[in-house]
Amino acid sequence: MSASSAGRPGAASGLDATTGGPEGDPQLRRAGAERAAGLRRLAVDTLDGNWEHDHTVPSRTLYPHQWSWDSAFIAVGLAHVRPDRAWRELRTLFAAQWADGRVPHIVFNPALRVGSYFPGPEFWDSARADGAPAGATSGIVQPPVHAPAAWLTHRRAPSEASVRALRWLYPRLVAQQRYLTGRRDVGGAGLACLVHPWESGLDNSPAWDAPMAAVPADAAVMRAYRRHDTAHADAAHRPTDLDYAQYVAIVASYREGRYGDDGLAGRHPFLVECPLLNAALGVAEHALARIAAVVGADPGPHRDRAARITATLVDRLYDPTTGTFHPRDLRTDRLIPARTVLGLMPLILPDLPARQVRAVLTEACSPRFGLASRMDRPLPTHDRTAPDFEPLRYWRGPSWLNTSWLLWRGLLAHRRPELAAGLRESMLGLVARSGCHEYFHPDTGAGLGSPAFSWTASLALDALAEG
Ligand code: 2M8
Repeated sequence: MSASSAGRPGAASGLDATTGGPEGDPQLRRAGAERAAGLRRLAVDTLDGNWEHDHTVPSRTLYPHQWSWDSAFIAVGLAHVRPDRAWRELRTLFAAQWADGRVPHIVFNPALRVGSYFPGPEFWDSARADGAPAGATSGIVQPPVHAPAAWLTHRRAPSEASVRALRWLYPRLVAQQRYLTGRRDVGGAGLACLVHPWESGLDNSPAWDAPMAAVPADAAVMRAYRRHDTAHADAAHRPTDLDYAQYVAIVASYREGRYGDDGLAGRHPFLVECPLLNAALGVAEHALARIAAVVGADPGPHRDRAARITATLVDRLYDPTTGTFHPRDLRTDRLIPARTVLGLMPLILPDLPARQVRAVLTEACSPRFGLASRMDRPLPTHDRTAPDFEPLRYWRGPSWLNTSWLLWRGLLAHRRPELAAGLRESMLGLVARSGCHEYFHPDTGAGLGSPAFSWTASLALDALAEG
């Protein structure tokens, strides 16, 4: 699809729909242009500062290695300013892909000292697993947003180099999908499941409280380890020691089976089908159909798989009584009742049926999430009316740019320009006010977590470009 056809109704493949164009009176436009130039400088400086030889670190202090879905979001922003780096970013990540197709959620930088991140390579011990790459990685995954990122990167600056990059990536992206829809289809219905909350990317979301309640762990376990995050961020803004004890216990269980996926159903303590993971899986098939057409492969099977994933997602994760999507705990075969931002994420699917589109928009525009054409507060990651909403604690309330960006792209795909403009303005307002922070206070917009965070910078660049 060409960039120009992306704006026509029905032409969007998911995350690639565009807005109409600039409008308004000249003075406002000038002020807007000045703000945009300042934001752009800040974002580019942040990304340059976090560039590390062949990849971008999410944050120099908190996350000094390469993370999987961060790299996808980062590529989307780099495509606007440093396309060669965008491709390098994705190539470095996929060079660490396992033989079974899994793309590890962390690729460790061997040059860093032991203890620069917990849990580090010695804890994951990937070398003992079959099919792991030569370099150290984690053994779990994150949402597969890489195919749409690759497509957006190509579409932003199509060139011979970008087509070459797509040719190299295509079989690897297909293998990533095959892993998730094959080995990870523990529920047997055609969706992928998470084996760890870290795989969701929304580590301590209230969505995981119910399944985590069944994971035995004692916070005292953490005395045996040294958390790295709380040396760099306020402990009240991070997961608790008990959360970490459980994270460690789940990794230990998976690691014991050398990260094999056979028989997970019977033995693994955390198995959840997540609306974001699976919506990303579907959007990835839409993007792969586009990429296939460019590299001379058959788009048909990707379109078929995309349709199947959307249908199954609606069938298994949509609850008509709440009017939103929920994760399914495979150990109880029940939907998890918490209403988090994860429930809105299926809007990124261009073929989401009209009924679910309406329901998700109703949920997003409700006081729970406050989406509006003029937003008075940023989009939170959890229902702000819920008793367990925590405005400071990581994924339990604060506003994050990646979930906002995904919803914004979904609004564009479903032709809701006013709501998309309101959300875009809110996202850019956060960065203009507080800088490229990792996350933001959902009432005041104050910056939280790492102050120079890569995906905040790169997704702001992408939002800026669609103004
Ligand atoms: C956070 O997760 C890591 C573990 O993977 C951590 O807390 O140490 C999450 O925000 C995750 O979504 C993100 O990819 C990662 C790096 O930015 O940090």
